[in-house]
Amino acid sequence: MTESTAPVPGLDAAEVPEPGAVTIVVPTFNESANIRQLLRRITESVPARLPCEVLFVDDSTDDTPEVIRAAAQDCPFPVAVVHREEPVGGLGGAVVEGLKAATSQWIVVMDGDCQHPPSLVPELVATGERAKADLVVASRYIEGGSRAGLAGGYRVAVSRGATWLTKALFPRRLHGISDPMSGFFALRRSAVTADALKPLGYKILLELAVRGRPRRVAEVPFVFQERFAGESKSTAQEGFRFLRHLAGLRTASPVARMVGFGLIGASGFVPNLVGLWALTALGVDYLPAEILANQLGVAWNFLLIEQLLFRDRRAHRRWWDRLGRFALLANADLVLRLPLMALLVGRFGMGALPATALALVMTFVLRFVGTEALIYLPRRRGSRARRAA
Ligand SMILES: Nc1nc2c(ncn2[C@@H]2O[C@H](COP(=O)(O)OP(=O)(O)O)[C@@H](O)[C@H]2O)c(=O)[nH]1
Ligand SMILES: [Mg+2]
Repeated sequence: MTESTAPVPGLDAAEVPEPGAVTIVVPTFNESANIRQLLRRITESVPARLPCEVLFVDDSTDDTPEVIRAAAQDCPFPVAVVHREEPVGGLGGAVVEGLKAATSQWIVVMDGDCQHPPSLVPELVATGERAKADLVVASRYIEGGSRAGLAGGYRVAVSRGATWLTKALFPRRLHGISDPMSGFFALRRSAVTADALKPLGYKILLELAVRGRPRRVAEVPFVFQERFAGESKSTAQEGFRFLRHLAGLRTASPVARMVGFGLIGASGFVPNLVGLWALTALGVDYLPAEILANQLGVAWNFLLIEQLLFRDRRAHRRWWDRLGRFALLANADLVLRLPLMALLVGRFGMGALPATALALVMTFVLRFVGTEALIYLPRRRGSRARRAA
């Protein structure tokens, strides 16, 4: 970490109580052409109203860190840069590093490409103080805000769709946050729960709002500017990461995971039926065709479950081990259901239809519990030794 410190002239800390009141965390990836402009704009609008320091968390492959160090010499506030050799968690991971390192009472996170106006930094913090909020979001979607700088109809539509989907998935947690996709926000340091966060890619505010559970949130409108220089680093791959991130957040509780498991299971009917149709069209008899097509559904379910539900719980078994166990459980489900139905009808005198439904539900729950316990629950170290003792 390098630091350049200089006395801060003419401080008027009327808006916040303490000196060194805000750390501005800026994640950067190859933004060398934007650094000087950004620091100039911060210099013009922040230190006179609010004592500040700037912390860049950098994953660049270009000379951004050197440019930051050089530009820092001319700044009337401390500027530091942490360069990460291993960019764990991408943009979100970088921001969490910044949150952990910051020491000020308030932290403001903003982009390094000048799309977020630094003149708003004091207002974000002042609003947080006034409203006694833990989190203050700069929003494009409340009156006075706009997404003017979002390039092109396609990106506007994607951003709108993502916001809508996210709000629909987390109606309670995101209550009072109109722009959960925003990358510009202020956070009270005492409310930072960096250890609870599992950032994945771009949407760090979403992570903070859902997993961090701030007690009170506020919003301030802002106009999303054009990029000053260079190009957006957001890619289609980032879009997939976002969907995985959403799935991970939404299925953090066992009940939600079971619902996800059920939805994925239901979606498996599609490849199953398509496979059946294709095989019978090729002249395969429908019984062997269904047995084969069913495996297609199993493979589909396995892929989705691995990607969306248990992504971070796969390391302790090899993929073929997991697939084998999954396929066994899925087929055992079929084998188990028939005798279970017979039992429910024969022994307990149930009608065929309710017996089928009940057997479906029972084997579903068994399969879910079995999948968690037999495939994705990490093996406890030393459990064998303890058993032997
Ligand atoms: N540290 C770090 N910063 C990143 C990464 N990806 C993007 N950024 C920075 O995050 C900010 C927002 O990225 P940008 O490409 O402008 O996204 P957009 O505004 O959604 O188009 C910029 O300051 C980028 O330099 C990353 O992997 N690591
Ligand atoms: Mg940008």
